[in-house]
Amino acid sequence: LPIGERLARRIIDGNKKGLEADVDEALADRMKALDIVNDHLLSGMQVVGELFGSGQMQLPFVLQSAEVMKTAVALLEPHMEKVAGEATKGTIVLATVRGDVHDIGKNLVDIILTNNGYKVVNIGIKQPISAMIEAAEEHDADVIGMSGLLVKSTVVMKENLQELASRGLASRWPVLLGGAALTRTYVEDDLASQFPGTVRYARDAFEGLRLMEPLVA
Ligand code: B1M
Repeated sequence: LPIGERLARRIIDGNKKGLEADVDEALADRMKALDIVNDHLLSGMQVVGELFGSGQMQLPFVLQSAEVMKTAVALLEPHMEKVAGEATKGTIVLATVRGDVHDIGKNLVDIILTNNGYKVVNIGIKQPISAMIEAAEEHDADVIGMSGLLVKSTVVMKENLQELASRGLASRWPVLLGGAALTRTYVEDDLASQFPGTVRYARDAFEGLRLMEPLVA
């Protein structure tokens, strides 16, 4: 198989043996680290999601695939392009919402934003809104970013926005939302119309990066 397909296959099979050599080969072929993630690793993860969703793959195997994904991203991370300069462009508190353990997407957002000059305070998974507020206060954040992949996480995000509003904090931090269960319409029409502050939807980490500039300004 060509190297890109081989890497996708490793994600699907949850096969870490020889992963580092394949990553090195892809880099030696002049593939860009971010393109390897977006074009190959994520397409493997897409297949895993489909197989799992249709009952053809069991959870422990999904977990193995996630492990391979995380290892591959960690191997590629040092090869990703970084903007130079010391000053940070702004600070975001990033969390996966209460009840949700999915963190691969959130951690990709962390890497992309960090490499592009933002300070990211990544407080982890299953985080209640109170923890996000605490971290945002402590680090004087400009933005709160929430990730969640489960359908129920979209409801949790709505509750989190309600909590921010009821504490009078809606205008203090703009909120960036991302994760596979969300839709642009849900965030930008439904949620945004009920939230007195700014709430934006990022389809992927790059849209998250593009949105940071206006949100921080
Ligand atoms: Co889970 N899982 N999972 N899972 N899992 C999904 C989400 C699911 C769609 C699979 C399916 O059924 N087809 C399904 C959700 C169904 C639903 O809610 N309707 C599901 C389920 C059901 C579950 C469990 C409930 C299974 C169970 O226990 N019976 C359980 C949930 C536990 C919990 O959270 N309480 C569970 C567990 C797991 C594992 C632990 C095995 C593992 C996660 C490991 C980990 O993250 N450490 C896992 C995985 C790997 C998946 C799939 C297969 C892949 C997710 C992933 O990492 N994708 C997933 C299927 C799918 O999504 N197609 C699935 C790659 C990642 C880069 O994409 O996170 O979407 P994503 O991030 C994207 C964008 O969304 C965006 O940027 C990234 C790309 O650039 N983005 C942001 C994300 N967050 C952002 C934040 C931003 C901006 C952009 O700003 C703040």
